[in-house]
Amino acid sequence: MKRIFSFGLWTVMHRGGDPFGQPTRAPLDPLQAMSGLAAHGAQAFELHAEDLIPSGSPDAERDRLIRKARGLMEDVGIICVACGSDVFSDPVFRDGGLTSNEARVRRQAIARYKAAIDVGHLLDAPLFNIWGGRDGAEVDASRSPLDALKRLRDGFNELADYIARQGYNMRLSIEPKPNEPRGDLYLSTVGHTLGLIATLEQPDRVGVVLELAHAAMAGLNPAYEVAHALHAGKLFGIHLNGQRPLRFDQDLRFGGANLKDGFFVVKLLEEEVWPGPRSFDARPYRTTDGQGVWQFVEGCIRAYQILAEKVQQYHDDPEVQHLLAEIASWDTEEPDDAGGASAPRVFAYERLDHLVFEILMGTR
Ligand code: XLS
Ligand code: MG
Repeated sequence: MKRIFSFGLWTVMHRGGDPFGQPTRAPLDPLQAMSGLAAHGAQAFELHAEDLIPSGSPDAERDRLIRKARGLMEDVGIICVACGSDVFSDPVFRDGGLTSNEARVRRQAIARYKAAIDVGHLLDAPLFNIWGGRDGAEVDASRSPLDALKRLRDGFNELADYIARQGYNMRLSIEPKPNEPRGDLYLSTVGHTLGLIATLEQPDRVGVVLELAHAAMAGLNPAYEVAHALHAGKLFGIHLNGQRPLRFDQDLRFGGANLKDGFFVVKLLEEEVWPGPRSFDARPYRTTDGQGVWQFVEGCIRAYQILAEKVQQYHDDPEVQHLLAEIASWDTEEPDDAGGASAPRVFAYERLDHLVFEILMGTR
């Protein structure tokens, strides 16, 4: 299987600003982002429609920008694998997009998403991914979380219905996150999101995008989150990055933190031959300059390739094979030995875990 590597356009367009500091890098326009990504090993990108088309642009301007983008995509050989919408930065959405207490604002959020779905369709994106960054609260007295869930359900129903009616060849996904920018977000984890999806009118059309950092922010094991999505047949996308657990959203380069978590996520994706794009949603460090952004891109891709090689090495290692075969042999109802007086089981997990460490360190 040929792996497709993808990046959010917003990752390389990010200028290094943070809540405490101004940008440190010159702006990069979306077309430069696409051609730079293609030149540095990516075959695909994701975007928010607004990364390419400023919100409120007239139709003629939208069409002109899409024509330009499509021409460039053709020239440099890059495809669009997912589109979304920025329903978080405009102050109008400060109390929420789909969950705002103002019905008028909820309509605006829906209209934004529909317009972005059209953009995704025009770029041949097979997925529309919703990360509702403002769909949460700091003041729990302001809204019942149950009302918020009903509004999310209604909103996702309307958007899935829109995609179906338009006849677009596109699936819908929801990207959970526990917090940030809101104090708490209503769709916090894969489990919460799968629960909501099951209540939708067309659940088959809707899945999840799991981001490693978001799982780590919730203190969860990202591989288990991926497993839940896979088990439900709902892993529509993945956002790979690095993150120290239980902190603010760090969006570190893939490989920049939590090596072992990264390894076990890659292991799962490779073992399951998951066909989706390996998409990176991280940010170059604030200290990175314009050139360094492309080292960041190559670093993310290389980290995935190295971890995939490590997964292969793990499976090829005779001692690992022996230990795994032994574990598999326990999966029987038969008594342990003829006499029935079973010797205490010896679990060689210490050794197995150390072998993973040695493989990852390159000492084996
Ligand atoms: C933010 C999200 C965001 C989505 C795209 O934390 O990861 O970048 O992936 O809207
Ligand atoms: Mg993401």
